Amino acid sequence: MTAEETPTFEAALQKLDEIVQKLEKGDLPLEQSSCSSRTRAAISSWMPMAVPRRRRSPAATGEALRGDLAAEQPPTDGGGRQWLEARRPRIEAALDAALPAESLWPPTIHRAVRYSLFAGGKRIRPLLVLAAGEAVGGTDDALLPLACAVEMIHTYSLIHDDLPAMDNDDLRRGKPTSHKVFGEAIAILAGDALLTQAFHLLVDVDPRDASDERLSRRLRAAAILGAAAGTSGLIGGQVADLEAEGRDDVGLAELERLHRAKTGALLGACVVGGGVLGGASEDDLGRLARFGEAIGLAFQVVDDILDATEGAAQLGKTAGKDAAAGKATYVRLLGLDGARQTAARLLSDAQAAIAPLGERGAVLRGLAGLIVDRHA
Ligand code: GRG
Repeated sequence: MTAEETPTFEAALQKLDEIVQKLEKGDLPLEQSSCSSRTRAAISSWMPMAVPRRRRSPAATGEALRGDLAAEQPPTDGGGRQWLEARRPRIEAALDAALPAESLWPPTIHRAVRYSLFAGGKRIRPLLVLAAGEAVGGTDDALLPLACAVEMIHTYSLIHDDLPAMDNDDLRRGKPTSHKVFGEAIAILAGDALLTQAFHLLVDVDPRDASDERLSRRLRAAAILGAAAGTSGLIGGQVADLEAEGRDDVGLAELERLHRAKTGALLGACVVGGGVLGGASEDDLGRLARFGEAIGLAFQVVDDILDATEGAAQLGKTAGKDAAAGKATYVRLLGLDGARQTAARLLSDAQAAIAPLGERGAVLRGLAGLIVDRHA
């Protein structure tokens, strides 16, 4: 294998863009719509969570596959891998610092909260906050409270979604769900605790240490997050999802509205909230908002594709649930090819929205590609 065969991170992304454009024009048969293994390796090296899951042989799974890819990783990747390697431990440390110690009274609730928050989530949302905020000149110190708050709200929504009264799931992030380990009452309270702690963290600023500008940015970010988590966002989307169950007349427009609220709103809040804390101009906030809307919906389209194509071991949660529950999904309404084309079109919309950011948007563009190309 020559050095030229291993693309840099930028080249890998360009390849991804080409595939997206061809898919949109209908110029590419679906079986050719995946990147070459070396392009995938280049992208994966940039973001460990997106390690490709293609099983080349029964033995080439899990750690073995990861080992293969590590050996294939390119020496340079345009800086993306370094960016991630620096940010991920900061996010983990900030989350740890933002929560009461496990031993604190009453320990059960703190154990439950930490069990779910540190169960191995990919941290897509905190990474989006940091990438968006940094793109407009923000520092991680200013961005980490929102990065942590969003991950707490996301985790609360998963704990509650898994409850018997909702999706009734036994597996999440590859581990038994909160209610299976701690019982329903504590799982409900763990979700409540995470939601509460998220807003406490965000507005917990000592006014003596903060400028009016910093205080007002925090408040604006808290309002954005509150709206995204509320009845026109996450909660509203979840209600619409519950009410759509068992109906066979759910069309594309209704599905899109539901998912823009249930999944897209929180992802959008990461990007716009990160922009606010980073001091973005109103023009840049508009660009980030359009990026967030497109990538938020793309995330769900890919989630539907993965639910239909990947197994539980891969996903860390029960697979094929949507089909089993007779739920409307992008795959059911558009077919697998149509859903993949939709994801590709949304990725291209997202990339176009932040094109005016130029180099400043490189990390965000990379994250968008990885969200659409993820396998879990
Ligand atoms: C119960 C208030 C309430 C809301 C539930 C988010 C949600 C609404 C339900 C989760 C069900 C689901 C599968 C939604 C699809 C999109 C999604 C949020 C997937 C999980 O996000 P990832 O892949 O998960 O980022 P990790 O574990 O990596 O953080």
